[in-house]
Amino acid sequence: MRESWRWFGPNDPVSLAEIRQTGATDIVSALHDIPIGEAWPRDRIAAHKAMVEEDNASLTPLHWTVVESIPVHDDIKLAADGHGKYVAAWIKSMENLAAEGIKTICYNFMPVIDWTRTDLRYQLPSGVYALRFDQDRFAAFDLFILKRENAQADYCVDEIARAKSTFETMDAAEQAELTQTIIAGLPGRMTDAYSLDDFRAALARYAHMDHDALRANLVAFLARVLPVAEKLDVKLAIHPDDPPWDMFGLPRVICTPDDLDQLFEAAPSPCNGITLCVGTYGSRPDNDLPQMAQQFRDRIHFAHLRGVTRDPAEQRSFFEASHLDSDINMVAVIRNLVDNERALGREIFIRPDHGHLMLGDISKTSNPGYSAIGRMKGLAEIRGVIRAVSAEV
Ligand code: DNO
Repeated sequence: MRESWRWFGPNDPVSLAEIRQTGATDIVSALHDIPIGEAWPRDRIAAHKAMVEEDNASLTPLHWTVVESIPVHDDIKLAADGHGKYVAAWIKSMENLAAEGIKTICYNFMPVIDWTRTDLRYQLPSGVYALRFDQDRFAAFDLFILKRENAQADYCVDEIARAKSTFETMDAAEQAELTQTIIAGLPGRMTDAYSLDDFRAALARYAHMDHDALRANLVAFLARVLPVAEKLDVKLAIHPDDPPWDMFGLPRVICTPDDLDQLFEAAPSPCNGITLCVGTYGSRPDNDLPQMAQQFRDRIHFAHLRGVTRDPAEQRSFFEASHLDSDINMVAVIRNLVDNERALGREIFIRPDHGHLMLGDISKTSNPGYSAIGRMKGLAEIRGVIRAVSAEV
């Protein structure tokens, strides 16, 4: 198991020197300032890598081994006219990364939006802050702030009533904050930030697209990318749609084991793999994470480890719980990942996905979900489980 840590680059409030102290050995990163759809130049990749490795001669080494993510332009997801140039640029980025020895690439295929939460500072009884997705707040945004056309059809009467009463408790500042959080707010997102009008326009482009059409566009994209990945020995790791269900009337096609079965049937290349984002898949009660870790054993190239706890009454609402204590049996997931490594004779990259905002970080600037201490706590707990289950056999 290779312990990795997401670093957003030189502007990340958590420095490489701090990451080194956590014991992580591998860096997960991206060139966030290159506009979506443009190829990443090799010299920029080399410079980013050099930053990561700068102190390796004298200090515990760090290596940039995983990319998260190369963004996929929406024109590719739409198969819009002229999208071939964006596919070519994506492949060029992959080639340039491989030339610098970086061969594990996470990406996602979520239309318009990337990962979505409604609360960035949800306080737990211990005093720490977690990220949360609240279905009523989400619906309040969709129905009464965005006022998406035909949105009412996606909710039942009871849900609309709950959303309405949630909306009525929010003042203008809270509405603005929720809007910001949903359409522009999260770190590492691989889509553009929008104004409300631009967001409506971006959604409208998908008005006639169903799941099969989006899936076909993903498969067409992979048909171009995978032959090159095979030549370069690059492992692709698609990230699930977070949360894993349709939103804003958009089709989402990487949510369940059935979605993955369809993906691998259409594109069986061994380079076609997944990011097992335990927290994302685990946001659905019908996804059995220990089972998925087994079922997709040879497809898992990267794993995000974090827990979620769903609300008992509304299973689509959840908060990001601690890494080990949540609705997900993390010990069983890790045990199966360790077994996979043994069976396949190769290591996989894992990272503590998000962490609580806690202790001295509460008063500091940090990227939501990506503060240092909470992630280090997560990594330390996960490391303990890895050591324990590895010693069992
Ligand atoms: C959130 C992350 C996402 C993810 C991208 C993957 O914490 O999991 O930003 O990196 O969606 O492509």
